[in-house]
Amino acid sequence: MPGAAGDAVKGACMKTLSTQVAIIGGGPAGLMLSHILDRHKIANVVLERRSKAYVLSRIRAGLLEPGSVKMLRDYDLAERMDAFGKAKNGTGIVWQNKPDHFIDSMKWTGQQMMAWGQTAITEDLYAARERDGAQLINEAENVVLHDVAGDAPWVTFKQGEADYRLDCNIIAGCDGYHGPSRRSIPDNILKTFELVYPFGWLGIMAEVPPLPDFTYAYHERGFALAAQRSAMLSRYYVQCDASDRVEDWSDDRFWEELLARFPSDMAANITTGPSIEKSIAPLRSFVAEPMRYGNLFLAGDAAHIVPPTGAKGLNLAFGDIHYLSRALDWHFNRKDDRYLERFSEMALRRVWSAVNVSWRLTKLLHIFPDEDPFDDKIRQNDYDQLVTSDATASALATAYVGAPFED
Ligand code: FAS
Ligand code: PHB
Repeated sequence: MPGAAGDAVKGACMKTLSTQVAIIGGGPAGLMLSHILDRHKIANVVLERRSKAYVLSRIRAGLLEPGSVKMLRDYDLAERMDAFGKAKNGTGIVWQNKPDHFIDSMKWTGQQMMAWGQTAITEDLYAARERDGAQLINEAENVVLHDVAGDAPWVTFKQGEADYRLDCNIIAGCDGYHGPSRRSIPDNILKTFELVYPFGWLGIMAEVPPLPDFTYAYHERGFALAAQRSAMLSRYYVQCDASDRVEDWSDDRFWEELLARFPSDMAANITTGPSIEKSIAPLRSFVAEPMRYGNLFLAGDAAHIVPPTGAKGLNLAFGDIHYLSRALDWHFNRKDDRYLERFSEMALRRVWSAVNVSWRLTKLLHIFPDEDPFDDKIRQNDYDQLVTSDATASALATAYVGAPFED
């Protein structure tokens, strides 16, 4: 059919570009990879479907693991984080009619989490890439990956009226859950593992002072979370039905539900106010294996999705980029493929650890509709063990800060 991306490949007015690494997706994973490859003098081009303004308008993660904090500091992306971010010794859990718990990462691991939003990180990544003259192509449409299993893969895309072909050695699929990269791996090679939860998270942002600590709440009415972005910017969530729409939730209904799910003494300290952003995120656990096929490497949400209960999504994306950027540095600059060959295996070990703790915290803290009463008794006992056993508390805190990177 004339004009289809595939036909454009044969089109007469195709403009051809070339680079070493084609990065599909300009979210945190793609931008971080581009930034680090630049440091290693590895040529790369980022193809992002959306405009820069659209990418920066997304409200997502807010809590960084120590490993992500170190990456940002190591690559000179931490100036604003270190000035305005808030180091946190852990995250609280309040449970209806039971003692409170604190996931004390400082006590059990000697490490802190960092309250610093994904939006701010993406802003800093864009600023660094633009400062360094990156080849970052926004509004790249109809991205199609070609010959990913061959030695000379390539990508076609449109920008405006122009058709492009990008020749490369390696393709990094950083295009999120809905992007084309994962779908470029043949069905007989790709294995996927998925669990869809029967509820979502309704999140709001409000310009009001937050509670001191990030706090998860378990309540018979449903899960809630108190989070923050700055001294005057709060992020709150409530569990909602999977079928709910944002328009079903007025600000008044949201605040009434949130305050009902926290203990009254905490609720009395929650400052409410008009929402400046409100959205519903569906919850799923999803992993695609392998994360490599030929010269295509998947990273971030393109390869895995976790329910945000463990604050792992963004941190996992950075973990993948830690492994992939090292592998590409050794490949291009040392002519040594030991890390390239082990990328998928190493990344997936860390992915499954994060999927595991995110699933456990989601099971622990949410109300599951139509659940067998036996399962709820197990949940109540799981929490009782958490608040009475140092070994259980230490194990959760260790998983919460994220698995260490393998050498
Ligand atoms: P991203 O999805 O961020 O970026 C992928 C990029 O690829 C996007 O910019 C997209 O436009 C682009 N793309 C897609 N298709 C393309 C195509 N065909 N061509 C070119 N580009 C294409 N994580 C947490 O830790 N805590 C949270 O509270 C949290 N909340 C979330 C709420 C929502 C609604 C969502 C969707 C995710 C949330 N996450 C959270 C997870 C989120 O932070 C991701 O883990 C993180 O953005 C992963 O980064 P990337 O892998 O870069 O994927
Ligand atoms: C957030 O700050 O948005 C946040 C923090 C912790 C989570 C999920 C989201 O587990």
